Amino acid sequence: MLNIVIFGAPGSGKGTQSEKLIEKYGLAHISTGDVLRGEIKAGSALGKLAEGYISKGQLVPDEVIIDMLAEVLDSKKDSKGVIFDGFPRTIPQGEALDAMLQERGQAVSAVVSLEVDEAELVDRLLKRGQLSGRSDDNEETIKSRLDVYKNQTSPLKEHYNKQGKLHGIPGMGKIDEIFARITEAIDNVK
Ligand code: B4P
Repeated sequence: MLNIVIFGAPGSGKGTQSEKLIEKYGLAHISTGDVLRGEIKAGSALGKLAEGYISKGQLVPDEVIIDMLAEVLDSKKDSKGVIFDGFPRTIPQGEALDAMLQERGQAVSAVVSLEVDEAELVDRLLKRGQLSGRSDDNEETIKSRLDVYKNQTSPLKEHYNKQGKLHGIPGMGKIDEIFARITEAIDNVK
């Protein structure tokens, strides 16, 4: 099983590169952001809870995300592996993922960390906000999401670095060039 975590700040290209990775490696895709947006659209209890956090640029509480993830993971058990996009986002989520995979006789194979300058992140997200109308792609919420990334999410790099699984990838430039860098790193661990 090839289990790839695609990691990076909001706007770093996680969703964009995940789509290309799915096509190349035939992996299942789990995007916690997409699952949450689906719940919001469906008007479920989980969606209503998540909306309050997402619109402020905050993380949805760990216990909610971890329960949700366990359910989604079991629905992908017949796949060749999974791309985890936007999960984990905190140390407790990282520890929960390690444990969930271990229970299933698996592990994270590699963590791809997309490195992008902050000015470029803000620019990309503002542009996307104009096109998609996503409620969290506005100036104030973007600032809060970047702070959350620095304080709560980026410590996960050290968590995976200690496990020898972290691959830092320059995430600026053309989408295809970035994709080539990612596949080179993944092909070395396969
Ligand atoms: P996500 O859906 O994960 O959103 P994101 O961090 O903004 O990244 P995304 O993958 O969508 O964007 P990408 O960088 O590909 O999360 C949304 C919210 O949900 C979170 O803030 C949080 O509240 C909640 N949430 C999700 N998961 C959670 C978890 N595990 N725990 C708690 N809460 C959670 O792309 C951005 C833009 O850049 C796109 O428009 C794209 O076209 C463009 N782009 C990409 N690559 C480019 C390039 N090379 N050059 C120029 N533009 C590029």
